Amino acid sequence: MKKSLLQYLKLFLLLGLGRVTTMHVAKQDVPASLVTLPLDGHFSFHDLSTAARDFGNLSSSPPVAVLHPGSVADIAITVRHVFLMGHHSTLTVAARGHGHSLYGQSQAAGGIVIRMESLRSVRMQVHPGASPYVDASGGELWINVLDETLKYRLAPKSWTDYLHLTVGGTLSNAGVSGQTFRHGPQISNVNEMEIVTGRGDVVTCSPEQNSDLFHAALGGLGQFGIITRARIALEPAPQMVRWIRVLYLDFTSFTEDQEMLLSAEKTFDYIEGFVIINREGILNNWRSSFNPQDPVRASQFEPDEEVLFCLEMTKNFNPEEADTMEQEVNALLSQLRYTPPSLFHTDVTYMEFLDRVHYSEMKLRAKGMWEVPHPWLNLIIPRSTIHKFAREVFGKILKDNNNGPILLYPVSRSRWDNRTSVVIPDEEIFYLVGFLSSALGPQSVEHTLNLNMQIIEFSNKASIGVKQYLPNYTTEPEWKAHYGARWDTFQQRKTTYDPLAILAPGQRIFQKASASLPLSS
Ligand code: ZME
Repeated sequence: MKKSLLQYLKLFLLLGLGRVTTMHVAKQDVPASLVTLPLDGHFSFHDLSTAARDFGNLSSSPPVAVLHPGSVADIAITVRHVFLMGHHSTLTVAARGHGHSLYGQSQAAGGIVIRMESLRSVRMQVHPGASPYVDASGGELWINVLDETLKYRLAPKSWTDYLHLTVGGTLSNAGVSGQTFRHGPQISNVNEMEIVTGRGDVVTCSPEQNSDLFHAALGGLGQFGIITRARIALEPAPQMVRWIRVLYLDFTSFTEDQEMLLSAEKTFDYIEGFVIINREGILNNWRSSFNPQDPVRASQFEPDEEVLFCLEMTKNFNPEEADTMEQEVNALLSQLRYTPPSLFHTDVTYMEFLDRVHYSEMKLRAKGMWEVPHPWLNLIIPRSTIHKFAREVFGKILKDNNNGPILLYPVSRSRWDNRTSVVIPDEEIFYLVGFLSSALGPQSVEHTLNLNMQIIEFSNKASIGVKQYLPNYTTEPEWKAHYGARWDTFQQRKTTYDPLAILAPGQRIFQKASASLPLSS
């Protein structure tokens, strides 16, 4: 499609020029009006550079102010203030968690960025019992949630691969990992939230109370409110996990086994998978240094194939149940069709497993390879077209892993809630496919964006029925196409909860109207 080509060209031009786009705002007046607000925390009008950056490292738009909230009321007062200025102000507000957005989604050009990690007034509180849960601040990191809940031998049920992300940030998207096939994404494991809407109202919501806002905000890309607190469902935490990897030479047996495990009665606790393209290049490049669990090396397995598929799974256990665990694991493994010499496993603590990407982070940081551009592409692909997709993308478009993992694993639609804002394909099983490239060389950003564009264009032409996860679009027709039949609901919810389009401008879905500009009718 022409649209996506244009989108990437625009991004490329923006990067090539090395320019920063800033909205035209009467800058002098903004701090004056903000400093009068009675806050527990404070505004900063300097040190704006962090708020202008994100993990993607591809977009940079400085705000005019950063709010370091001392309370939920600070956030409400600030949003209400902007709301009451109405169309006389172009100010927008973006909640920033740990800044792991990719294309400027948590930035606010010329607006206010709220540093959500400052929101320490919402104390984390674990509630053990028959249906245990934890109340956590929207600005809390998942790693801290895990630390706290483990004190009670409890833990959240559904995770992301990387835990140094905030609760509010992942709930605004979906939050997916190898537990999603069983428990659904993180947004399927929330009992209640407190949200500051685009009108500056503080609203408690749940499936029973203010349920429309509750569902709107889950996967809502920050468009309807700022999540200041979330009540997250917990389960008993295992002490240990057996972490297993096996390799396949053929995509069909790989995905058939993944899907068999998905629906098996007594199955694994975590199922993911990844694609390894051109392993010579990989062994000499990122994987040798980056992953201590390199499945190819660990197995001393030397296939000729250019493309390999690694199935990764875990089984939770406590030390006294090791024998039972081993029997269950062996029963499951005996049903799989991987290449036998490729089996590799290790036993680690639950914390070591869940925080695994952080170990990679520390190694990459030491080499200056963490704070590099990340032109990531995450797609959701229906089961019915995944083979067609794989044949073209892994067989033709991509010649190697392009400096990062390519994740690929199926999940069940039945674990997702249709009422939330997240967009998924209309099929019972769909695949999460993540191209998580790091751009290392000078031409690497351009090269990767070009590959991403080829993947998207092929998918559109071949009617793969793909949806983007962490969607990155710049025009209204693209967003309309993304939401499809659900666009009207999405728009209606926007009118209800953020009528002036103050919130999360970096998603580029809605544009705040200004009185100084002629309003289009
Ligand atoms: C930049 C980088 C990503 C380093 C490690 N990763 C990851 N590795 C494995 N699974 C991941 C992941 N990031 C998200 N999921």
